[in-house]
Amino acid sequence: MNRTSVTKQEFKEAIFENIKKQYRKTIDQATEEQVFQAVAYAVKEIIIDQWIETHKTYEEQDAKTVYYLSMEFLMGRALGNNLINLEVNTMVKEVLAELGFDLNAIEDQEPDAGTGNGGLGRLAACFLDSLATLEYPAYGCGIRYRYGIFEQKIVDGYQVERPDEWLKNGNPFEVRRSEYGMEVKFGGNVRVVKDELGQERRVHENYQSVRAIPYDLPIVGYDNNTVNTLRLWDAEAVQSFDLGSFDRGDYQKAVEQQNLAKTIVEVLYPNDNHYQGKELRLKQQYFFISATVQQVVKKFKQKHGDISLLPEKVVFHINDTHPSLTIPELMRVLMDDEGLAWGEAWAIVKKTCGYTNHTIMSEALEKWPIELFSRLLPRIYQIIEEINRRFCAEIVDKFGSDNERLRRMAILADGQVKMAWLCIAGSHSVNGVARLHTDILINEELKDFYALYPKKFNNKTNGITQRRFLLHGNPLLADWVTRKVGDGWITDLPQIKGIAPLADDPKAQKEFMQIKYENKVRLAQYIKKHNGIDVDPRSIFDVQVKRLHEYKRQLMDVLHVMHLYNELRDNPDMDMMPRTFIFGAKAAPGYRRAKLVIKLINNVAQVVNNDPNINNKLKVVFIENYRVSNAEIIFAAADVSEQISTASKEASGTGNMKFMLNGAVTIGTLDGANIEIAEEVGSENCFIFGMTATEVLQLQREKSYNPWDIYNNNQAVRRVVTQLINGFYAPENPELFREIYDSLLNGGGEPADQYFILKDFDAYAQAHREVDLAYRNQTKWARMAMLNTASAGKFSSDRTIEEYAKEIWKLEKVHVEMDM
Ligand code: 26Q
Repeated sequence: MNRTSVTKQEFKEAIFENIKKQYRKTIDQATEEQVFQAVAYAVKEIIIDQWIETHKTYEEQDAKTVYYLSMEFLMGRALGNNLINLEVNTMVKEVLAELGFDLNAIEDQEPDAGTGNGGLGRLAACFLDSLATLEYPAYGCGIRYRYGIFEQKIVDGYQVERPDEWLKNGNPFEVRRSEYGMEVKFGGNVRVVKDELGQERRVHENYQSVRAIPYDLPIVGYDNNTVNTLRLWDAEAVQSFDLGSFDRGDYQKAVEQQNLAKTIVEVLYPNDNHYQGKELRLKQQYFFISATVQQVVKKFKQKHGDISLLPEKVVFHINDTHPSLTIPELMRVLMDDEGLAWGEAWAIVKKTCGYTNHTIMSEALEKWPIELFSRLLPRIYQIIEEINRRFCAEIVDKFGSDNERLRRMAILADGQVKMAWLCIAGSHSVNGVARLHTDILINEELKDFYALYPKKFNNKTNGITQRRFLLHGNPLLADWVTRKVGDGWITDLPQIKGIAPLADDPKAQKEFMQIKYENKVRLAQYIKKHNGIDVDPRSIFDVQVKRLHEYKRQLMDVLHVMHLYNELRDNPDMDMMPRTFIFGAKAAPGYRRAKLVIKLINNVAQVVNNDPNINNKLKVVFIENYRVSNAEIIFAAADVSEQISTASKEASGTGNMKFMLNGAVTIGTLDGANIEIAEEVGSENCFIFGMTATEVLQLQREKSYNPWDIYNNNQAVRRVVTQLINGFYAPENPELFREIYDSLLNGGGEPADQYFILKDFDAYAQAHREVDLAYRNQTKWARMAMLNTASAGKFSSDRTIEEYAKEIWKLEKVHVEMDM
């Protein structure tokens, strides 16, 4: 079967066949989960021919290919997205309806592929969708974690983590490719031997190894026959555990290798924007990088004799520093396996690698202790020593012997390996993810490196795929847009600007607001089902969904809710539009203060939602287990998008773009991509407040900020901060939120209120009053909301990927023709 030939009848029969073969059942006996599996396998059959054809075409045209290397791909569900990109959504929906099933309910059977934490992982997933849609030859390369990001339960207001068993029922879309297995070696020692000709050769001995086995997932382009590949590596023991090895005295080693294979791919580290120097994490990194690099070089050599041509056909993209071992691993393969000299190898590596920085938060910078690193990866460490030696020589060459500068820039310093510095030295391109972020890298964080390599630095503002976050997540709005301006926006988002003239048309305004209302009803039903809370879809849905981190300031959001509640208790008749504050956030399991903020939000919800005296003007909802699949429902239903990070801290943000596209109005700081969002939509169509990045950086340098000054002079602030420790929200334990109180006023180890929550509080409350006023005028609001959707064109990941492809990767498009 392929897209153009598959009929309803054939698809129906494929479903019956799959249910029969897999479950020995007929359709009327099958569960929804079994129907999901059967449908997914039927869809995979449609995909497979295009998948084969795509790779045949790439092979024939010998096209340059990007390998997007990432520890995280936060894919969410595949079925709905594949149906849409194959343009068989309507057909399958009808087939299922005829069989008595609702496509949405069947899609709900699929677990999210939660193999990522947050923004960085989701960006990688959006990029794969855009690469396939734009017909660029690309692989995503990562790890097939047994367990993805934990499942979050809220128990008594606290976050409780449960394992994410996403592979429990198998993954119908994946294909195991054992023929492409690769061996990856850890530990041991490196010995230099001389061969007959007196040539030096390196022998790696006494190592442990695992076998890397790729599992391929199809990445379907929109309506274009292209199917790219997400290659996720699984680990297996090299030799199976047999008793023979016991006799040879290798028993211990056999057991160890078995364990190593099992543990290496066991679980995704659940930290977002926070580095933890765990040995297993480094093993995971080297595991998938070594397997990928070896495999790519092997494939290249089978086709081309001359390895020096590698940069013409291959580009490796390093998604943050997590895959930075690509640089020394490629050096190792080129020198030790291929026999190149240092200079030739280094030239190839630099041409082949590009690096994206995703954060300036110092606690997220990867630095590995040399002791651990050199023990686990002895040969890679030797290579980094030589990279560092030459890099330092280059610095001295350019700037003279300035010891202070050398200490700041050396890849090996203070007993650590600095992975970001390694990436800058070994790549031809270094980019940030929004204009402000790149400016801060150039002028502050990486200014020494910018002085050394000004031409390497560039900006690539992030984007999102409109196919998942509008076409799939918000079908009502997607259909409406298509009725108004045609469906060109699906692959050319700037065309959505065509709805802008309708922002002043009363009929169109009504239609737009009616769609928003229906999406709010859908979310209200989800909340009723999952939280048991009734929310009024006529209230303003004010939403903050993202990972929980102090710099993202969910605390400021909830303190403001506490403030509104105080005002309402003082005056229940206060003139205020009813508001529903919706939160969703996972906290890293070891991030105690973040988890306490979740508890605070839930306790505030408990008190506010059960107060009959505030005339239903305020509701607070914490959505459990926020993830890609429920995000799609949430964005579609939002009126207000909370993007309130401390200016300079959020590299870009991408949730901000998803809200905008769905017609939510931003309340936000001038941080990350918010700046560009405000620029596109106009400052009159969003609510910008608070300190600027320049002000924040200045105040941080001055060290003069004292939050007590605000506490003493601002009654509203004093009142909510005091409620953290007077038992108002924790009568059974008034000390419960003391840590949060202390972080705001006393710091301790770190600066008090280091994210300037109290400093920005008044401006934030004022911005919220403006939101309230704007919403009262439904005509005005409809106009703002519509202009947000209309102005989202720039924020498609299609635009971002075109920029990467042209300016960094130098890729050509390859069109795939299906012969029928
Ligand atoms: C590092 C070492 C050990 C364990 C974990 C980590 C780790 C894991 C994930 C460090 C950082 C991350 C994730 C970072 C991230 O998601 N950054 C976000 O990237 C988005 C896409 O560019 C931006 O929009 C966000 O602003 C940025 O916070």
